[in-house]
Amino acid sequence: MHRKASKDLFDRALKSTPGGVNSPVRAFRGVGGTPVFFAHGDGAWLTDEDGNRYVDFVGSWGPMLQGHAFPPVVDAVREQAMAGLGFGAPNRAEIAMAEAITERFPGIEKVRMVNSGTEATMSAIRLARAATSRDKIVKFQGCYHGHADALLAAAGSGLLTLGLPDSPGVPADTAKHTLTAPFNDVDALREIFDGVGRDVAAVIVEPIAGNMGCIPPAPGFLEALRQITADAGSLLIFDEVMTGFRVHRGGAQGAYGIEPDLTTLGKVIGGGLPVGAFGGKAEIMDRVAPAGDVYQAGTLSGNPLAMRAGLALVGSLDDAFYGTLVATTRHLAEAIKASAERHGVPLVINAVCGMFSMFFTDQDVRSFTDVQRADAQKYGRFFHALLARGVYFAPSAFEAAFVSGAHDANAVDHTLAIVDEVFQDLDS
Ligand code: HOZ
Repeated sequence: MHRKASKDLFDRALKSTPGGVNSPVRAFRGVGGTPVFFAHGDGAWLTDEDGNRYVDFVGSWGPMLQGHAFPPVVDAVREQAMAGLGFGAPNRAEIAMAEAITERFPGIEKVRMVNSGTEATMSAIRLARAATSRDKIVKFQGCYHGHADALLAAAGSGLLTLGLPDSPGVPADTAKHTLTAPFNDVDALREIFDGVGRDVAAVIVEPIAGNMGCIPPAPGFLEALRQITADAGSLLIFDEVMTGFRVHRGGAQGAYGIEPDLTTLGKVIGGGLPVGAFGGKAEIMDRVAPAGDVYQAGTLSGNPLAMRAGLALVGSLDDAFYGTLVATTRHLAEAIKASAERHGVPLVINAVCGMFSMFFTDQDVRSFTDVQRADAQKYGRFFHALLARGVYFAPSAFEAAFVSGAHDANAVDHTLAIVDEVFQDLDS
């Protein structure tokens, strides 16, 4: 398989864009080599600029829950484009989206639309600080909540991929309000709260970590977070940008039965278009302008194009869909694990509905420290061997794989056959 067109495009991009990309992970620095430029997608498949076809497990990093070019989404976008892309004024579709969210997410009574996950988490933090009149926030090591200043501490995703513990440009005065604790470690969180609990505005967490690879919460972890924050008068924020609508119709909070005070969303609710949202208890959300005094605004917020795309996608997610998604994810995880065992490859797979990760290690992976013990170099070799044979996983050992409703038997069998072939001589 040659990728000359991709290489030429990357050379061209390098001249006009930092690192040749508009977001770091896709630059392939985590796995070596140069990125693939894709020309189009259909269902579970992507086609690159050279005409090579791949089964896609990136899914635009999560939104493509029914695969690429899902007809209801395409139809909704086409229809809305003809009716106007946006008005900078209220429209019917944004109410329907707000209702679709508040009906499904136990912790969301009111919601504000924004344009990215970063914007959602940044706004949720501001609101939490205003609602509690406190400054400190706690986040977990390896969790990623976008790139707002307050959240770039021990962050996952691109920072982990590039080996950056944090970023220059964040004032020390801002960073000092962000405390970090290990994911799945209740004792460490208690210790922070024993010390400064009364100063903590909020604990923010990916209830299922997805930006250091997929790590489900240990039994009791989310329950403890709920209790510790409530006892201290702090808010609990679930960052469900990745898990919202993916792991359950009501997100991770629906799956685990925990109600956070605030929730951030993105990805699926835009059907593949740029979007974000933050929501929560009505009394907290009513602090947001113009109902309240916490300022937050956006020219493109709630634009009908993204709302219509998101509504078409969300409207397709019925019980049968989730049943199939759970089964497909489980089948992939079990078959890949069995294949690794057959070929003597140490591999841990963490999987929940619609997302999974493969860690080259023989130890359980429950935290950022565990993730760092896994063999990222081997992941890079695995990634390239799959890519060369037509399977596209995340170009980083620290990201999740995303499964969609379009991953049918053909896509899954193709993937499993290739994975088995690759494991056979991964270390030779
Ligand atoms: N934040 C994305 C995954 N968690 C990565 C986006 C990219 O760099 O392409």
